[in-house]
Amino acid sequence: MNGSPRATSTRATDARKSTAKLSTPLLLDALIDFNEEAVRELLIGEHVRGRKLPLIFDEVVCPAMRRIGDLWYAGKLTVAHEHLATRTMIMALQALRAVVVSREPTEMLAICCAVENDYHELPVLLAQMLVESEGGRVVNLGANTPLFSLKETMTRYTPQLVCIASTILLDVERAAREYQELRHTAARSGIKLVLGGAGFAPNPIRRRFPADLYAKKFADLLSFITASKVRSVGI
Ligand code: B12
Repeated sequence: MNGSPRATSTRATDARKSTAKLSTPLLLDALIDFNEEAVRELLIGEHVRGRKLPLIFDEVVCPAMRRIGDLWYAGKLTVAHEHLATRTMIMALQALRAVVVSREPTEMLAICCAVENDYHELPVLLAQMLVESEGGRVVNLGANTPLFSLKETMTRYTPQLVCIASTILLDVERAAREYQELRHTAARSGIKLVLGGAGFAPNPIRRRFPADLYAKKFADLLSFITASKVRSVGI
């Protein structure tokens, strides 16, 4: 942890002053304090009380992370603080992942990643956890994955589903070129392509990156898995 405990606690108090409107203030407080145990308990608590995984992601995890981003943007959290809060969330999510019992195992295989030059890894982990909770297996290539490299991995594993996250889309020209080739591979093998994140949100970008689903939230991904044939039951 960076800085003295006193400095950390002052920063946390400052940041907390502007958290009054957040629906999950306890979670935000725990993240700002890097209190992994408390974050873990809050997330697992939601799960144990029966809240569906995509709702935990869309209504608890993501709003808290957006608030962390806003506080950083407003200069109320340092970059280091934001990094530590994100690490805390990732560790707690891994603990949640360990207790989530997946439904009946299926033949569904998915590849999940974020686009090249995008270092936001949380959406990839969330997509992975969702697919796993639906009985699928996941090859998680992580953040910053070149699309040509994803295409090679698709050829190697022939999954039913590929989830690509983009919080930030930097080299659009190159990404669009590589995506076009990747899409041919997907079409040839019947692989469904799901895109999600702010990077893919603008309509002109969507026209350049045709997909089977543009997920606005993780609940959309669950609906897609449920409605489409990517999940065939029983191994
Ligand atoms: C953590 C974080 C980081 C960390 C990531 C660490 C890590 N290990 O992952 C680090 C420090 C690396 C980082 C870096 C940067 N970041 Co940053 N970061 C964030 C933060 C706080 C949280 C991101 C996150 O994980 N959110 C959780 C996701 C899942 O939620 P969501 O994005 O709202 O997604 C929703 C939907 O889009 C959908 N969804 C999203 N992806 C996907 C994928 C699939 C498959 C599906 C189904 C759905 C889905 O689900 C969610 C709804 O429930 C955000 C704040 C925010 N507003 O999100 C800023 C934020 C994204 N970052 C931002 C910026 C500016 C940067 C930097 C450029 C800062 C800098 N100057 O260096 C760099 C860019 C680095 C890079 N090239 O990637 C800005 C982006 C603004 C913009 N659009 O341009 C934000 C919004 C902060 C802000 N308020 O300004 N960041």
